[in-house]
Amino acid sequence: MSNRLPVDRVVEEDGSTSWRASPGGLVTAVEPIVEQLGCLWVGWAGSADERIEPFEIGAMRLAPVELSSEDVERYYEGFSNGTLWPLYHDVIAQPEYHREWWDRYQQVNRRFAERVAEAAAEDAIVWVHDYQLQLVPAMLRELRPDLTIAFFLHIPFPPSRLFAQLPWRKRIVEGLLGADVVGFQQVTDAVAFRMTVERFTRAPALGNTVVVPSTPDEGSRTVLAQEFPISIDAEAFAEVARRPEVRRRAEEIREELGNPRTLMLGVDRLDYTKGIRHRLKAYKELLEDGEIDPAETVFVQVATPSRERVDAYRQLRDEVEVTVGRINGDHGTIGRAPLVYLHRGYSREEMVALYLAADVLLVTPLRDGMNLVAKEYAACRLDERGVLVLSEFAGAADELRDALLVNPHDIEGLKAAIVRAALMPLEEQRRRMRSLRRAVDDNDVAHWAAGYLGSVLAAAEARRIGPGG
Ligand code: GDG
Repeated sequence: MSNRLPVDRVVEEDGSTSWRASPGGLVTAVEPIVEQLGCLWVGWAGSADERIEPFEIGAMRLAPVELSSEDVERYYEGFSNGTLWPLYHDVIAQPEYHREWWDRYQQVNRRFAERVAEAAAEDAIVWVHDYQLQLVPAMLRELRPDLTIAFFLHIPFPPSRLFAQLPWRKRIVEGLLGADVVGFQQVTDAVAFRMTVERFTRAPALGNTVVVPSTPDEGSRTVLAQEFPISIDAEAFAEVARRPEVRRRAEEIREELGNPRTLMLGVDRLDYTKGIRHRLKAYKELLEDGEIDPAETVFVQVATPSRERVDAYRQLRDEVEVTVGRINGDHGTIGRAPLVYLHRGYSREEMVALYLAADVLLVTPLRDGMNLVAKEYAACRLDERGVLVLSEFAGAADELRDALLVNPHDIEGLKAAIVRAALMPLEEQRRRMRSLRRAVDDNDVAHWAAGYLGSVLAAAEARRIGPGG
């Protein structure tokens, strides 16, 4: 289960409806696994006040949970994206704490838990995804003690001193401890969680395991709280990258942009955690300083629309669009813009063509659980060309050591990395890209699933045998 189902409903011109993959990291990573396992996926279908009957796509059965417009406002835009998202991303934006948002978060989490409790077979494994549903594990355990419950957090877990701001911190921790396995992106997230557990509950952590003391209903039990860095289906991306029509499209993109010597690319949901403003500032200064020649360079920024009704996102969009206008106004000529800004979503094939067309990919989040875009770029570059500039604050930086690692707050450092990437000799590109591709191929999503789901199955087995068995 996840807040959103992996698909968006599209209403065609003739009034008929169809489903299209929804953008975002959770879907990219998890869908190939779920498709293979043939699970039931419980989540919101994306439109408020609408009751949609369960349906099937391939081997997946999808069970929509209904949300009212007030639920969307308070549980989703409010508590999930106005409180938890900024708090868990190092308070880059100011989190807001409102009791009515929290009340609704509890109510909606209960609705999700009840839905799954009704649908799950005896002794089933339930896999709960992400920050919108952190209370579900404990609620579900109470309703259905037979289930094995796994939770995965796709975003960072904050340091305990920041998490401490949350008025309902203890309740969230207890919610998560309802799971048998709690998975995180990075070691630092798992460590922060275990320290937080020790600080706000009576449960001690021993290595990766938290021991939850016995209650009147249940003996003591253990929760595995560990890092399982997520990844992509690298071969699926490579397969698209090999297609002749996608390669042709990559060439066509370069032609359409006037065959620049250097094509730089950014691909992000339009989110303030992704460091788009810092990236644009660096690019703007490089043009102003004359270190980048607008006659030879184009920067394409794909900014996929996201959370458009949340204030901080509206404000970000306005700021980004003013900066884009300023850069092109100051440095463009008739027929040539140094910055191409695209505020819309694209097909997987078009994304891969963009990756193939780009000499440099700029991934500069201020904080990011993992960042799959960085991994996708490496998986697609079978030609071993191209340079990845990667923020050290993305989880992916732990694995992609041969990227040009940057601190996006350090604008001078970021500028130097961009220039270095644009001028990097082919031999160095090859050496670095080979290493990045190996890192992604060796740790693809199948590897992640084997590790994570392996631990979940072990937990299920241990529950079956019972303590002392
Ligand atoms: C969260 C965490 C973590 C984007 N626009 C389009 C499109 N995308 C795809 C990308 C990529 C995914 O969406 C974005 O994934 P990221 O990992 O970069 O970022 P989040 O959405 O913030 O994901 C993140 C992730 O969960 C997984 O755990 O890595 O840290 O924040 O796959 O390619 N795909 C298509 N059209 C678009 O316009 N087809």
